[in-house]
Amino acid sequence: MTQFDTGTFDPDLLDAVASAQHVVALTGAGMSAESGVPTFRDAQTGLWEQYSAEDLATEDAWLADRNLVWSWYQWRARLVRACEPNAGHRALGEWQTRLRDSGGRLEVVTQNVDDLHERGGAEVLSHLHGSLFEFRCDECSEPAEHDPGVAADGRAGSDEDLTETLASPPPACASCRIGRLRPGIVWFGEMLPVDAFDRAQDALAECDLAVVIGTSGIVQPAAALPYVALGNGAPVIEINPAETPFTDHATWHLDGTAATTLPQLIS
Ligand code: BV8
Ligand code: ZN
Repeated sequence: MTQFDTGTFDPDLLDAVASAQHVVALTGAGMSAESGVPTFRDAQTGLWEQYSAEDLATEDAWLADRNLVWSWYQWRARLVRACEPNAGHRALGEWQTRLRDSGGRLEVVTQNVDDLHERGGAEVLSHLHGSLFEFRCDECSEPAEHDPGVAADGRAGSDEDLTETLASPPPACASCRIGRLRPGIVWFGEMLPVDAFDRAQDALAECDLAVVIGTSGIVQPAAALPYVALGNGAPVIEINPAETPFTDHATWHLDGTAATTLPQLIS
């Protein structure tokens, strides 16, 4: 593993980027940090200070207090709606288009539940942990449409916005009329969507370059995916201002952020 400060890249790394025809970008919460979306490592703020994300993102929390968990996800969805894709999202979108136009491909596999990759111009192969904008019944699993709305005071993510969302319980299921809508999110202790995970594993087993961006590499089974690329002989670039359990295994660790490093990498 070779460490480089942002902006000075190993010529071998630049060769790998220039010659790669099948790239997989595996992203985590750090990808959206510069868009203003808090990462899981960030301490919860405001009224959420008393909760840990990992405690709320569980079926137990849902069964214990549907309104609280529903409100947290509505609050997060509204916050994401008020954020914009950053230069890192747009660079991945550009790289994907460039490769597609030259007969290659770049596949995005994300742990993130926001829609900033799509809004930044990239198609996503797998949302491993679901989406803030998908919903299903917690009884009959019927998928359902729901609009998280916007903060009345226009300040998505504010405590006022949170108080508002706490006042709106999860809607009843129009199909079975027994269940309530839950977020289409993979909670801790829940299985990942099999097809999404299989697509991700296949992509990493076949790629000729993997770029792991903004993930602490703690949550399984997603954290095992970069090793699949190494196992297939592909070089792996890690972009993260901090070291992770994967750093020592990465071919290159770029000590930088998504929005600064990705545009430099593909320029
Ligand atoms: C399951 C949706 C079993 C929720 C999420 C071994 C194998 C299998 C499971 C386990 C296992 N060991 C333990 C488990 C259980 C658990 C787990 O992994 N726990 C951890 C805590 C040890 N795994 C599960 O429960 C999974 N389910 O395995 O089920 C099963 C099997 C059969 C049958 C039934 C059940 C489900 C895991 C999915 C949970 N859901 N998300 C929601 O969003 O509300 S996970 C959630 O946390 C995120 O999606 C993400 O994946 C993870 C947070 O990690 P990161 O994305 O990395 O974000 P983080 O904040 O941690 O780090 C940010 C990084 O960015 C940092 O490194 C930082 O330095 C960097 N950064 C910051 N700024 C920037 C930046 N980088 C670049 N640029 C910047 N500007
Ligand atoms: Zn139902």
